[in-house]
Amino acid sequence: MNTKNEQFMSDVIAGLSLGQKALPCKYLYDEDGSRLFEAICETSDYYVTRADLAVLDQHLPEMAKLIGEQVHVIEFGSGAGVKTRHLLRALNAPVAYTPIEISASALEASAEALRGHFPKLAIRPLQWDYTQDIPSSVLSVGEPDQRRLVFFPGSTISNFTHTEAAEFLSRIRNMIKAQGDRPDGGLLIGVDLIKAHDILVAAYDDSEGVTRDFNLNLLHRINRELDANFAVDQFRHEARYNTDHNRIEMHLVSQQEQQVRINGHRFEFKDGESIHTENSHKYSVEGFSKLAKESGLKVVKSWVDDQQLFSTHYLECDPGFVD
Ligand code: AVI
Repeated sequence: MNTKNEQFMSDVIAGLSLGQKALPCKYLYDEDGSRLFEAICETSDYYVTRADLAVLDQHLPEMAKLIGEQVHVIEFGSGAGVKTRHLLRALNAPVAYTPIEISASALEASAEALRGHFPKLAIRPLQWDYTQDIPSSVLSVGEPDQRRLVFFPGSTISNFTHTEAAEFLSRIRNMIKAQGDRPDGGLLIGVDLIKAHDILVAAYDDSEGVTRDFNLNLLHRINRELDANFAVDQFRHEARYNTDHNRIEMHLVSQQEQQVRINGHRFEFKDGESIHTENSHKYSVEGFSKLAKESGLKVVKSWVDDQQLFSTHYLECDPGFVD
C-alpha cells in the first residue's frame, strides 16, 4: 500500500470508529467523484454554481474597479471554469494567474485550457494542498512583487468547519497583506446563503440522483482502494439540514443491520445508522462578515443575486486587527 492509501486507510478506520461514524469529505473527490461533482453543478436543483456566476456576471465591472489594476490573481482550485475566465476578462491588466490545486492532472488540464483564452497572461500552475501553508516566495511574481487578489468562488469555504474556515481566512490574510514593496491585496470569495430548508435539501438530494451517486461513490472507492466489502446497495444517500449549525449534512444511511470488513477491521452498522460524509455550511451576509473580521479581514463590499441565493464578497486586510 502506498503512503497516500495508508493515509486514506487510517482516516477511514478512525472515522468509522467514531460514535457518529464520519469520513472526511475530501475523499469524495476521486476521478469518478470529481466527474460526478461537475455533473451536480449542471443539475436543475443545485442552484449554487449558477447563482455564483449570476452574481459575478451582474457585478464584475464594480468588482474589478474595487480590485484595481495589475493584480496577480491566485485561485484555490484548478480554475478551469467559466467564472475564472469571466473574472480575468473583467480585470484591468492582470499580470499573472496562479491556480493552486493538489491534483497535477486537473491543474495542467485547466492551465492549458486557460492559456488558449489568455495567451499573453503569465499562467503559473502550482501543485499544492491549499489547506496547508504556502511559502510567500513560491507565490512571488516580479520585482517588486505584484499586488495579490485571491479568488475563491463556488462556496468551497462551506465545506470547512468554522474553526477551519477562520484559520483558512487568516492564512489568506497573510498571503495578501503588504510585504516589502508589495501593497495590500484583496480576496474575492463566493459564499452560499442561508435559505428555505426545502431548497437546500433538494440541492443536495437532486431529483436526477447525481448527488446520491456522488455520495455512494465514496463506498465504491473504499471497496476498490482499501479492499473493503461495503454492500453499497444496502446504504442510501440522505441530505439533512442541521438548524443548530446552519448546514446541510450528507449522510450514508445503513438500510439494515450489517457488518463491513476493511483490512482486518470489522465495523458494525445498526439499521438506520449513518456515516456523516460532508457538511456544507450556509451563512448570512452578516455572519460571514463576522467570521472574516475574526480572521483580520474586513468586507469592503458584498453582492447577492436577485433571488438572494448566493453572496460574493470583496475583502481586504483589516488595518485595526492585532494578530
Ligand atoms: C464543493 N462544495 C462547495 C459543494 C457544496 O455545495 O458544498 C460540494 C457538494 N456536495 C454535494 N453537492 C455539492
